[in-house]
Amino acid sequence: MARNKIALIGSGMIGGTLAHLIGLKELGDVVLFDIAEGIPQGKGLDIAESSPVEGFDARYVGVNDYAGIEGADVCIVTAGVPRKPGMSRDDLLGINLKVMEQVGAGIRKYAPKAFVICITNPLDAMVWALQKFSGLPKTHVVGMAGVLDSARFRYFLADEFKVSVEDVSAMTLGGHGDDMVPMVRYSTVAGIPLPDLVKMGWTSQDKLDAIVERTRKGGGEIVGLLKTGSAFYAPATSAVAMAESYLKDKKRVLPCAAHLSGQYGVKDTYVGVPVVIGAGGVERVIEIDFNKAEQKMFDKSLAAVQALKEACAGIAPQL
Ligand code: TXD
Repeated sequence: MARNKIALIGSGMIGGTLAHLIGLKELGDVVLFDIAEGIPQGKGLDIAESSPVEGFDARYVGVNDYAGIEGADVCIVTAGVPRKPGMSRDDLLGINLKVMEQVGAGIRKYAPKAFVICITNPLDAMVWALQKFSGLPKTHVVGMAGVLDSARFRYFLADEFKVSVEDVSAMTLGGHGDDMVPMVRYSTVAGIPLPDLVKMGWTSQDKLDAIVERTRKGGGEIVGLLKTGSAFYAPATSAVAMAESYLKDKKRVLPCAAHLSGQYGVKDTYVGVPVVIGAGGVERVIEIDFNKAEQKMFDKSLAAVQALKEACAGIAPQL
């Protein structure tokens, strides 16, 4: 059986980390694409040279031409400009929308059968635009944010409770912005919901509220520390989990920015909800019940996403 072909559109900090992880996990051969000449070639060669030591087999090619992604099974898109300190995700809108137009055209031409994972910010608006620009099925274009935001939430909870990260499951829904919705009621330690853990005295409501707030601002916390860019290790790992679920038909239940066509009462919008990812792409959107407070938070987050989407349509009327 031929190896899977995984195209990384954008070979910056996340792109390079993705390329390394994909090799370590032997998920397939990797094509790194970028407009910067030498970067995809250099990163590809460097990682390929690590493969004899690690003992993985994968072919790495770096390209500056979309023809190189031809026939890719999976495309992971990070092309664009990352946030700098003081810059909001929304500031990136205009620049990255133009990038999505080019990327969409490249994927449409050379990899129309691919499963496409968009990471570029502002995420929910960019993945919506990328689906339209590429014309690929909505089941095959999805955004990565929820897995990362939930991983941050899980890490902070495990740290607070002094338990393994493996036993903490958490879900963060809504848009990938400071209004995201960490779902306290649906997050657990070995099946015990967080509100019960507060009652059991594992933590206080105040501490839990602070963790929720830290999760919401998790991206900004890293930007503030790095100063020269945004997070890349955890975002890359999160996207690889989604790609792996597709390639191995694992049918994992993951929070992703998925296209809604009436679910949650929302139409033609991408926003973070739990979905099943398998060989059919986004095979199912799971509609969970919100209580009043959760619905209010989700609606607020959704309104922020809709505003970005409208701003995109203002800049690119063809959307
Ligand atoms: O949860 C999430 N979705 C995110 C999103 C978490 C963290 C970071 N997130 C966003 O990912 C971030 O705001 C950026 O929009 C992307 C990529 O972040 P990364 O840290 O990898 O950015 P880099 O290192 O600047 O890499 C971007 C690359 C860089 O090499 C550019 O030369 C290239 O994109 N680039 C392009 N490639 C192809 N085509 C075009 N037009 C292009 N323009 C820039």
